[in-house]
Amino acid sequence: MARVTDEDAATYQADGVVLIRGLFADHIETLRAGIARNMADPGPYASTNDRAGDTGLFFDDYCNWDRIPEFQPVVRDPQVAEVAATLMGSQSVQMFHDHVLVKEPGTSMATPWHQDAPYYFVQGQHTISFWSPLDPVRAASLRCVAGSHLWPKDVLPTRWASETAFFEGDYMPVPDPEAEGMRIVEYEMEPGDAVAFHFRTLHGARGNHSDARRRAFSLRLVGDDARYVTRPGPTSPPFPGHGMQAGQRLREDWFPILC
Ligand SMILES: O=C(O)CCC(=O)C(=O)O
Repeated sequence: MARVTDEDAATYQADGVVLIRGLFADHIETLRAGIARNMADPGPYASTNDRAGDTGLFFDDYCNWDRIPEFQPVVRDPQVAEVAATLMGSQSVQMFHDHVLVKEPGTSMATPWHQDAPYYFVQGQHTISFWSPLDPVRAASLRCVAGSHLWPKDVLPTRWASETAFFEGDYMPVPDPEAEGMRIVEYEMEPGDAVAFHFRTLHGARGNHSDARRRAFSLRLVGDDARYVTRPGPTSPPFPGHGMQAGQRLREDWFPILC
């Protein structure tokens, strides 16, 4: 079991990102099988890059954990929930959604810089995503801007393929972290390692220019202070028919409490 230290929690609070080696190490083969099942049987939100000139295949899909049996042991792993609680500083941990992101060898499309929070209908300090590769990753690893979870304004959410605005509103423009000299945190990772990052942490990833697959599984969780908020339009994920009102905790029959 991956141990989480007080130093990890302090780093998470200060930087909005920390690496937890081996967090999903017990689930590597199961997750690989789940991703294969997911790619063979994509859900309604699955997408692939289809821009003119793109090479390779960038497959992403989310909200499949209740129909892909291989994802369930990870969602229900009490040790993962315990690490999430410690890093967030929350008593409770609640499931939000799963996300699969596969970049096949030679995939040119980068994942643009973005925060997840502005796409979501949930807001709070107690939020966390675990991004875990199922293949060794070097250049195609997740890249996070340290401290961006504390920025006073949200970054404009955009559509990944066209990079056009997802919502109109009072957002800061998408920065160029390299050009602007921001501290970018990225790790060489082995299968089962996990980057923990806050929903407001600015992050992105390069294309996969290697000759190896880059399969990744991500788990999105919330804690005590997370509440439903409205956005200028349908969120991503949309969860149609959820029926929640601003200020409510996420409904537990759709978003189970994990600890
Ligand atoms: O895997 C990637 O390329 C990007 C991952 C990401 O943006 C996310 O997990 O929110």
